Amino acid sequence: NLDTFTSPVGIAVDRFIAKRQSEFPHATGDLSQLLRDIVIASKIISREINRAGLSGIEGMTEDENIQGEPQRMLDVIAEYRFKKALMNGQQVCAILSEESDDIIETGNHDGKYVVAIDPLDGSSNVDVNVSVGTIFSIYKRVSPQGEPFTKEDFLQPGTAQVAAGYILYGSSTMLVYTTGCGVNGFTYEPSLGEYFLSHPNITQPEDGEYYSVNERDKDEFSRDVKTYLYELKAKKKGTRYVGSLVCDFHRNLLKGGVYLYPATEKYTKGKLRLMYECHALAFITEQAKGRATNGDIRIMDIKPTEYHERTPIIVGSKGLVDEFEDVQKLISFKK
Ligand code: AHM
Ligand code: MG
Repeated sequence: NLDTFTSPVGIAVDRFIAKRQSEFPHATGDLSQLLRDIVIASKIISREINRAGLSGIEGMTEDENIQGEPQRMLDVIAEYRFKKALMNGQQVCAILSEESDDIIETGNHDGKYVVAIDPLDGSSNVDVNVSVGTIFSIYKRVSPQGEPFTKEDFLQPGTAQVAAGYILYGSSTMLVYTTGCGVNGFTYEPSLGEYFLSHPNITQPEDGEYYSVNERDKDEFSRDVKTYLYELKAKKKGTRYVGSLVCDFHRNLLKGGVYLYPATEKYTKGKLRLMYECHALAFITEQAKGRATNGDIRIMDIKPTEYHERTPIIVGSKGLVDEFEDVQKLISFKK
């Protein structure tokens, strides 16, 4: 078997995207091109992250982002790379980024799509060599092509996403994305400069052995969340928390598990952002047979009212999210 001596690799991501497009006779190829642009930017960022400790870009800038959080040089570089890639392509009319207060206009009024992106999530982990990620959601604009974007192009519920994905800059760099027909994962082969299909048709296990939450805040969680965590511990579920969302999500997606970022005193609506973190991960988890809720409603059904809004989130294996709701019902019944 020659595969023993050469690297056995699956279909390259470009070919995979093209193949998927050919299955939709009316597809124009715009979404495929947009996905390719994201792929290219991610390769550059993967390279920058790999040598961050040598080039000194893991450090801080003197600026803060819209959330009042310090910005790292890599945050700024990652945003710049995606911005450039999406501006050079002609498919996107505007971009919402975690790192920019205002919408970034690409100048491509003919672009059919808008993109919401967290260019480098968990970037505080870079200087200790822990994995980080990029998260993106793609929406079709609702305003007419040929004109400038409108706020309504962005303020759409998660169910309106046409594609979403993440890149995990981990021990390997991986791209995981969905266009609403299941979830596929691709691993980057740096010597070939290409992503190859390594995780076809990802299905999230219905149960899992781990939960991911920052227990620093445990005394501030609601009674529902406290009781749920108590029950998970009683069932001998273990904790796994990197503090880098894409990593925690990815592990739970492949192995089964649940991730929680509930409301706390500091973050009364949860810490994570609806439009460029939660919607994307909710779309992916649902496509893989998992679930995502804010404790009241399905994350996918939330229609944002502002660009940078936050939401509590409980996301992961269906059985584990169901159990959270069982706890909620029990508590409201006892009241
Ligand atoms: P960021 O978007 O500023 O990088 O913050 C998001 C990160 C997530 O990656 C992670 O899950 C979470 O914040 C960790 O927060 P905490 O340190 O409060 O547990
Ligand atoms: Mg983030």
